Amino acid sequence: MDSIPVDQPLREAAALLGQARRVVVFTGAGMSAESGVPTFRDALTGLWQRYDAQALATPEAFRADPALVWGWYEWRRHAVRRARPNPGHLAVAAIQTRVPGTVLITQNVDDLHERAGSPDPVHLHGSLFAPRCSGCARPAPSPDDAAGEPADGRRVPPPGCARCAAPVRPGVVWFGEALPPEALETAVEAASSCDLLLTVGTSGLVYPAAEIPQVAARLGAAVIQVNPEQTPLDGIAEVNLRGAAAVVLPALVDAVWVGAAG
Ligand code: BJW
Ligand code: ZN
Repeated sequence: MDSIPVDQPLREAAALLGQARRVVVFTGAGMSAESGVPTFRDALTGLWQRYDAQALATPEAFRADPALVWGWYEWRRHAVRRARPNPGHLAVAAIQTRVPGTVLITQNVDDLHERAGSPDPVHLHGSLFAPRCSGCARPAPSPDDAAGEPADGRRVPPPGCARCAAPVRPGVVWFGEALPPEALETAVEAASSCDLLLTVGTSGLVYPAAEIPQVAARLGAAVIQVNPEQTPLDGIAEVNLRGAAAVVLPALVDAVWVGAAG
């Protein structure tokens, strides 16, 4: 009995995905939750429950205390390196194989989509693995992992840029900073021309990224949302699949391609 409310939306979503020719997958932190990477805003486990976003995820915070911010991101980079892609990441890669040309847009700064086999995700908010100079923007190598993992909250002075000696910063997009223009342009273009957008594990609160599913819906694409909780995107979603990405996405792929064949 319990599975009935899930089954019908899953069938509807499978029908939409099975017919779609131009697909966009748009992911947020919930995508990686079951890999053990914390989300930002979840009530008990989100990073912002334990850390002050203004003290860590802004350019002002980095200027005020580079070692605090660098140490926090090094701690997260190590945690992501230990994490493994979950069945949801693998299901996204499977969709990309089944529907060639599928564009994957992620707000995540981890590399779990790449490690699950997704070629070339569009990283709207940058990456934990692409540090650069805070002065001249020259790309810098990630620190040698042999140096060891900083403890949660430990200050680690950032390395200096090889060209201008300014502190190296994490290659992520902080509040108040512009998104990488090429990534944003690719994302808007893909959302504008898709016939189906699958949004997974995002609260839909952070702009301009949150506009991506809205653009797709406005231009007539069907939107499917995968999220255990309600979000501001519920209203534009033709189907809301309430559940964890690592469970729902493999079930969706099975319903379209395995179930259909069997
Ligand atoms: C599961 C699950 C499971 C759990 N399975 N699901 C318009 C209106 C209002 C404000 C603004 C606006 N436009 C711009 C702003 C300001 C600001 C903003 O949006 N603020 C809002 C918070 C109010 N935006 C910016 O500052 C952006 N820049 C900008 O606009 O620049 C303008 C400019 C132009 C030109 C020149 C200069 C400036 C930049 C935003 C950068 C965001 N950065 C972060 C940090 C990245 C680095 C880091 O990792 O530390 O990006 S913030 C954080 O939020 C991170 C995420 O990518 C982003 C989105 O979060 P996400 O992924 O949605 O995670 P959560 O935690 O919010 O949600 C998780 C969801 O998963 C939940 O719904 C759960 O239910 C679900 N879930 N388990 C499936 N197993
Ligand atoms: Zn430099």
